[in-house]
Amino acid sequence: MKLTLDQIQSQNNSQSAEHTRSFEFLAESLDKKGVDVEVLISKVQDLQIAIPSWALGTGGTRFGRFSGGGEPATLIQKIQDVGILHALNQSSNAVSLHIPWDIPSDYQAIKDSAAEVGIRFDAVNSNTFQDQANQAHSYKFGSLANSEAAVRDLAVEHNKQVIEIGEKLGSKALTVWLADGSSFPGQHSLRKALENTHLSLQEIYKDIPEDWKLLIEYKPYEPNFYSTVIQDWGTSFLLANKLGKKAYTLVDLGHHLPNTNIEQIVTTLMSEGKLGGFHFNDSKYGDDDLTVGSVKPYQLFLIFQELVKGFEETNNPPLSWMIDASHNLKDPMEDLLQSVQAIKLAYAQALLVDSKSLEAAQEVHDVAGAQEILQDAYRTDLRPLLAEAIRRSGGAIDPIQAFRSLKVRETLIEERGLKSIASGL
Ligand code: LRH
Ligand code: MN
Ligand code: MN
Repeated sequence: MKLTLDQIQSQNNSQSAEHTRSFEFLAESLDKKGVDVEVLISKVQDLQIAIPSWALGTGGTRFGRFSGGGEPATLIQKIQDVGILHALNQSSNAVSLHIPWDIPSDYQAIKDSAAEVGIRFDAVNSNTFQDQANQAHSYKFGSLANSEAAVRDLAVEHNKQVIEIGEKLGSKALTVWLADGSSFPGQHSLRKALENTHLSLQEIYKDIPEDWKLLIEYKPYEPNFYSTVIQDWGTSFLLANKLGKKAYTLVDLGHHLPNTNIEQIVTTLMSEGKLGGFHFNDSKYGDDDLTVGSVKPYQLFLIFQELVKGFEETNNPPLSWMIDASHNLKDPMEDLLQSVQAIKLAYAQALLVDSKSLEAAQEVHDVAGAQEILQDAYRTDLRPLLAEAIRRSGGAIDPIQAFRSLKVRETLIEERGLKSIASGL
């Protein structure tokens, strides 16, 4: 299935009067505050968030999985789904592949189907947290950190193959997330596990092309419950620094212990020019992979506020933006549309912050005043501005409403059946 501009415009027509009224009202009040609405709109239009191939099917928990219908069963179908999302929101022009879940069999066909719907290939992800059929050595006790050289070599080789696949598709980054760690004190040497990881990453780094990034993800626990080798941003940052200028830290919002001040991590990494990208999601307890902005939207805004300042004040290179969520209860595509909107909203609100007044308040220790300035931006309802940005780019004023009215899921079920199975998590 492919959505046409005409289909989307016919949806917009029915909403256009109400949309114009609310947008004009907002634009006027922003204008009175001295905000350049056109600049705000074009910045929001430019923000593109990659969709992970594994988020297009229904996720599960360790207790069960309740699949929905019409899920993409092949890589081409996953790309088609991202194409549909992008047609609706004009903000998801890339897909992030996970190898070996998404090994292309016919590269030209894959590239053609992506080009047809205006999708490019974002970071490629390696997978050394699962054993594949007939694998020579097991990752049960770790991959890049394993005490056995043969296992480490296998994992290094896999990552090199993932780089090759990414090169053929036009990707510009490799994301490494390791499950390596231990579940019991004494199980392995904490020091050697880190050292092995560093040496293995050094081998992989040699194959990272000059115009690529190596993105190192961290996570405090799970699947191991005593120690994780790359447990936090400090460990990731340390490794990225040791490896060299192409290596960066990737922040997955769900990979922190409760109440961690993520915005402060973001600022520190940007000051050092070592923030490489994001995996957006939301969480209440752990790596819950919930819809972005569904639980802690204010935190998301504060993160974006640091990002916006970082773009202006540091030399940190442009970031890889990606969603990393899972959907057990909702239609995955609706969930992804919600997540992208939440990211854009937080970004737009952060752009709205009166940074000069905030700095002035900070200088004179006006604590209440500083909070007022931040919350004035956060509490401004910028949804009509997001809708206007999408409309001008050729997308749907209300992407979820259009998804439903255009009967996207029903059509996908007709095409693919009720029991199609997406590979991946
Ligand atoms: C595991 C994880 C991680 C990776 C993804 C593939 O925590 O969610 O964030 O990026 O799997
Ligand atoms: Mn992640
Ligand atoms: Mn995760």
